[in-house]
Amino acid sequence: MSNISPRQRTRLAESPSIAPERLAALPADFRFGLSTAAYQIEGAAHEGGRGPSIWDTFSHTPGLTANGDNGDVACDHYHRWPADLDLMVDVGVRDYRLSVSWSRLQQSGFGPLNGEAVEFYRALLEGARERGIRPLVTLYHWDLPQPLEDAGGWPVRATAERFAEYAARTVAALGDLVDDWITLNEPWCSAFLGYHTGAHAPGRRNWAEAVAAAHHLNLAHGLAVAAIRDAAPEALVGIANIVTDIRPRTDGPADIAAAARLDAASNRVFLDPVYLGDYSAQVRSVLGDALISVVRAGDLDVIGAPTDFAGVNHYQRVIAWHDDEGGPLRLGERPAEPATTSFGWSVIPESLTEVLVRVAREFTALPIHVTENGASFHDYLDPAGDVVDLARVEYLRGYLEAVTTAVERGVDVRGYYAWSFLDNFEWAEGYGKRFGLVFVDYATQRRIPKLSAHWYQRLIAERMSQLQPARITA
Ligand code: IFM
Repeated sequence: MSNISPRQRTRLAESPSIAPERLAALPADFRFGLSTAAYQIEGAAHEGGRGPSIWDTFSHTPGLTANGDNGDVACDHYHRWPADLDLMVDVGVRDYRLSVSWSRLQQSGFGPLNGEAVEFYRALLEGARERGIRPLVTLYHWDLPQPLEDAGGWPVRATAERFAEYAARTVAALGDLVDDWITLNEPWCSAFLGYHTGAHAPGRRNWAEAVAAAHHLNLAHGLAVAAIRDAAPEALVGIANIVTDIRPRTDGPADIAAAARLDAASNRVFLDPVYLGDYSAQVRSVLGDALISVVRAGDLDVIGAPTDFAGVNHYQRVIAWHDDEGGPLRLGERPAEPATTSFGWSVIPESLTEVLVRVAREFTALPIHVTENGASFHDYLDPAGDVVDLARVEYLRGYLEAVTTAVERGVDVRGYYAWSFLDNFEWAEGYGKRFGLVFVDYATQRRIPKLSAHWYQRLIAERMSQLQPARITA
């Protein structure tokens, strides 16, 4: 970036990049991207015909988010997107994973799309393409229209059908500008944080409802794949699942079984039906009647319809142990050490390698994109006006090296989208948790590229120069 300060330049020179031979192991078409989601950055909650989503309701309910924060303004990206895209180009990024807001496109969750929202997203996507940025668009990143929650939400089968209609209409309206679609982001969070722990919108606490939600989210994905294929036969389609590296606390059989139960209820319940065409015996036994009672004949064929790539979001290694008092899964869990992000999440790059190797070996031979990976740290604007996020630079280096290790071990990884482009509304944690490579001063909406943005820019430039054919000299 043109505006790097001399001090940042020195810190950058001291921050190692990825060794050229490791970088060279990545496929030629590997994408170095950045990721965001609509509710976390757009703001303009009451503009452009947008309707309320479950996150508006949740974040406006006292006591449910840190400091009572909400996404009403967020990064004001709705108004600032041209400058934000210019900044992305400045960072050297040409691959951008974003989401479109269901409650902006369809206020009540059904019927014709809101014309103003279509206009907004068409301008944004055209703006991206004009700048040479390839968009990867997620249809659902948690902003369920509130009227659909009022009608029962994800525990109700009809919500999956509404989602497929929304997907069909949206892809028909925007499909000429998008080559790659993601149906759902992290359905585990929507189902289990939304309907079991209540930490996320809509904040319900009912195990059976969470399990029903999980199945209906899987079904929504499958129905949407078919809808996208109809509306845009050339498009590539996938789903972004969070895949957690789960380890037992001890080698004892009780802890090993507890880790397997957690794996079933967080990873396998979503990976099994999409990639293997059925819920495994382990998932069926852990989720029991709550699952079996909502699965209808034909659902698994719908959910298992072929996709074109696998999205893997990865954040954590988690330690699990047996605990009879530990809720429906009878277990306890905690982040593995070292748990050094400001969330207290683990920083263990090898976990990403393990997860990628596992997905490739146990679930699918499809190309994989790491559709999210990143960390929140206590970033601040220092007196010199810089954000020196050395911990994030180390994090990115470690996790990107972990991707190259997976590639060296034979996994077909085609992209890495760092979470996140900008600091943003981190759901129940509000604005206190900063994941961006670009710092946002929320009082002024000024964007300040952190050291990590400069580091990522240099890495991408190094990669580009590797790809240039050697100059022939006379
Ligand atoms: O901010 C979230 C994102 O919306 C979904 N994946 C995890 C991120 C960090 O918590």
